[in-house]
Amino acid sequence: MPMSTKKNYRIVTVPDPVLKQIAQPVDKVDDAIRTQMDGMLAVMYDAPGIGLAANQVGLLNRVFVMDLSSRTEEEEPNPICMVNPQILYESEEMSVMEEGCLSIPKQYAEVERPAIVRVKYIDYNGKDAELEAQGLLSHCIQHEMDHLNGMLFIDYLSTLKRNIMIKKVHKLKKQNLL
Ligand code: GNR
Ligand code: NI
Repeated sequence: MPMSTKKNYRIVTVPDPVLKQIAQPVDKVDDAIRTQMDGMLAVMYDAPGIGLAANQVGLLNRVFVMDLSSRTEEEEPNPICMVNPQILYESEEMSVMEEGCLSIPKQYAEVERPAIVRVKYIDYNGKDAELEAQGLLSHCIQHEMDHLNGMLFIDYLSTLKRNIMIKKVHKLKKQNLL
């Protein structure tokens, strides 16, 4: 599926204001959007991460990519691209999982989210699609949809914990450890 593997994008980190902005709906999945998704997948695989939202590469359209496959010789890649995602259903049951974010490098915290979500979206080929997810995939979808709404996982933490993590990222940047 991804034609090019060139990395045309760089991942932005906190406290870049683009991470707090709301991404706008995509009109039509055309070749330009597919090229964007290919580029985002390349950056995500290189990072490496299991998801990447448009805001994280400085773009403000409602696009994200994911791949939860193991990236071993045996397992095929399984890229999932979502455009204009919408939650159709979320369970009352909640799930707690440790999350990280490529825009908040090397910082991790437990985040509580609905355990199961059903999401409607437009896929890489421009077709309407739906997916029900649990576990890590559910957390990842919700984490990426948060990005499109200018929300980060650290926004679920106390101000103190959030500020400590932002400071740690700042320190890593100063020491050129990113
Ligand atoms: O690589 C990532 N891992 C991850 C782990 C738990 C929940 C969500 C994620 S997404 C993250 C990559 C990222 O920053 N996506 O926006
Ligand atoms: Ni993230």
